Formats: sequence, structure tokens, C-alpha cells
Amino acid sequence: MAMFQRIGSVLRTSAPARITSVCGHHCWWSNVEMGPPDAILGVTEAFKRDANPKKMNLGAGAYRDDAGKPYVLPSVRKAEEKIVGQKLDKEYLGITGLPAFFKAAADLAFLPDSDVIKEKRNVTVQTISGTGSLRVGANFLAKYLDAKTVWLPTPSWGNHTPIFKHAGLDVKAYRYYDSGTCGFDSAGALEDLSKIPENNIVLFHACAHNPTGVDPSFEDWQKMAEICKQRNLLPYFDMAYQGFASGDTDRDAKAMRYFVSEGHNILLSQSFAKNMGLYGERVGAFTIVCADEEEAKRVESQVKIIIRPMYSNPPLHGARIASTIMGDADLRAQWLLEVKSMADRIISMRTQLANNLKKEGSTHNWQHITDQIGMFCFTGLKPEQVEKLTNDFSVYLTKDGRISVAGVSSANVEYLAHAMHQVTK
Ligand code: PGU
Repeated sequence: MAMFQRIGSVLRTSAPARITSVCGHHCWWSNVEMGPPDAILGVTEAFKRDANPKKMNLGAGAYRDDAGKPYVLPSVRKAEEKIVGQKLDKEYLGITGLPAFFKAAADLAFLPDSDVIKEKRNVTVQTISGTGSLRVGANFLAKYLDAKTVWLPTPSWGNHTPIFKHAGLDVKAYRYYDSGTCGFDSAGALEDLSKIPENNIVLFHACAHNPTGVDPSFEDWQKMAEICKQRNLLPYFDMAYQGFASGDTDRDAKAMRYFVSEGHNILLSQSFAKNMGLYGERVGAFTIVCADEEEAKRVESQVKIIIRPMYSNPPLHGARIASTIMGDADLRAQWLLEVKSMADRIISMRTQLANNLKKEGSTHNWQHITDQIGMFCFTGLKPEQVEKLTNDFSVYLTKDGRISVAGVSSANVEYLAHAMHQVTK
């Protein structure tokens, strides 16, 4: 019989059994359960395992050219050549990152002659892409805001909930998407927002809402800004697709800038993954708009204290690329044309997909494919149809029926339409 002894309040066997694997190694983690694959990145993993030459990866939002290949923007290539030619050192950046980069990122978001920039009311720091930016924001909110609840649109990007929860915040939901109309649930959203307790945080997708591709109209944005004012809510904008929705970085920032012009001291997370195609370089920025320069200085000192134990300081190379592009008039103009061409190719793929579904003989209403904007199309396919699409046609997408239109090309759009028709007829 095993001998037991109390150590503190824990009951332990006096000689704990040493658990070993079949090959004799100590099993420290026998209590660790197998976790599920990631809802989005797990799709790429499954795609890679498939041997079907016709396979399509429409899971993660990553732009492909019309030959279906990853696309490095020519402006990025040119910036890289310039950087390599300068033979720069590889010293650590400061905690807040590369100044030329985070200044250019703030200017891109707010415009250089905006009140926020002129009055130096923004704290903007370089972050590890959009995800890292959201995480810095979440940790700052958890530490400094009394209300610990973030309200997300339903649905939202799958990583929003864990990012905020891991930082210790509560996550709740407001209505956003109307599956009946495949559009924005204006009445539902406005009603829910007007009931949120004061001082809570509300997350908005600045443009090209992920996963639905449905954005509120400007009138709806105005109403939401007004409700946030009445209810004293703190708006947090996630802007992962500036330029990607319409092809115009100013147009895509319009809603966010409107909130700021209405006096909202917002939080902002920016990503350069999509609009510069810098996915793996992890280039992003986090901003807190403050009441004045003095508040901004205090807030910045605390943002640094949050970042330092997380990753010390951000990586150099991607920030150099982005700041070289934004800081050179010719490269910047070229980049903006390239953003527009990516947005246009996606828009043309939407039209071709809808046309091909018609050609296949589908009688469903696919209007939403062309109405929605940005990288994604929220198809309305049911989970069992998604499963069939993957199992029978090797078309990979997330279970909620979202397809990354950026992964569709002239060569495979007919195949996709055929497969979608087969699983929906
Ligand atoms: N915010 C939103 C709304 C996003 O869609 C994404 C990326 C991010 C932030 C973060 O992107 P970063 O790469 O960290 O800058 N969403 C894509 C990419 C894959 C993923 O889930 O990370 C997607 O497919 O939803």
C-alpha cells in the first residue's frame, strides 16, 4: 500500500511514481492534453498534407498573385535592395521600435496634418505585426482600465477572443452580421452598443471586416461613434487591412478618423502584413490617442514597461522595409499602386466566382460574394458543406464558410465554382 503524507494542502505519495515513456524518458507532461488545431492556421497545416494537385488553400488570409503564388511587392524588393546597399548594423532597436517606422505608421493612419499628430497626442510604438499590437493593447487595458470587458462584433477574427482573454480581460459580444441579409445588422448592433455598460471597451474592425467582408455604412459609423460618446465607451480599432478593402489607404481609414475627429481617444492596432505583403516579417504598430502630449508621455512610459518583459524590443528588418517605402516619395507611390492592384485583383475574382457559379447552373443568390469587401468572402456554406468541399475537392477553408478570395486565381476560379455548386445544389 502506498504511504501518503501531506505537503501543505497537497496529498502526495511519499515516493511519487516516476512516469517514463516506452523508451525510458521521464514524462513531465503526461497531464498535458492534445489541443485542437488552430481554426485558421490549422487549415494551412491540413492543406500541406494533401497530395491532390488541384488543391486550393483558401484558409489563412494571404494574398496570392494570379498564378497562385505568394506575392512579394516590387516596392518591397526595391526597398530591400536599398537597405542591403546601406550595409546597416544589426543593433537592438529601442523598446518602441524604429522611429522612422512608427512615425510613418501613425502618419498613414491619421495623416501628418491631423490634430492628433500635430498636437503629439499619439503614443505609437512598433509591434510584432497586428497580433502583437493587439496583445500589447490588451495587456495595457488589463492593467490600466478599471472596466475589464471588451465587446467584440459577432462574428470576429478568431484570435481576438484568446488575445484579450489571455491578457485577463472579459470578452462579450455585440450583434454585427445578419445572416438573413448577409449584411450588417445595423439595428442589432446599435441596440447592443447602446446597452454596453459605461467605460467598457468596444472593438471595431476599421475596414474589411474579418470574417464577413461586411462593413457598416458611413451613416452607421456615425451613429456608432455617437453611441460610444453617450455611453462613454472606449473604441479600439483593429486596422489589419488599410488599403486592402478599397485600394485606397485614406478611404479605408475614414471610419477610424471620423471617431478621432469626434473627440474619441481611440486605441489602434495596425498591421503591414497584408497591405505590404510583409506577413512573416511581423510589422505592425500600436497607438493610444491621448488627451494631450503630457498624458501621452506618461502612457508611453507604461507601454514600454509592458513591452519590455514580453519581447524586449521588436525586429528590425521589416520595419526598415516599411519605413523605406513610406519615406521615399517614388517608392510610396509605387506601393500604393501595388496595394490597389491587389485589391482590384480580389474584386475581379469575386465577380468571376459569382459568374462561374451562375454558369455552373447554381440558382442560389450569391450577390454577397460581390457585395462584400476585403480579403474574405463569408460564403454562407454550412459546416457539412465545407467538409465536403475539403474532402471531395481538396478546397481548404475555415469551418465558418469563410474563403480567402486572395487565394483564388483565373486558373482555379472555375474549379472552385464547380466545387461550390456541387456541395450546395
Ligand atoms: N486582425 C485581423 C482582423 C486579422 O484578420 C488579422 C490576420 C490580424 C489582426 C493579425 O495579423 P498579423 O499577421 O498578426 O498582422 N488574420 C488573417 C491571418 C491569419 C491569422 O489568423 O493570423 C486571417 O486569415 O484571418
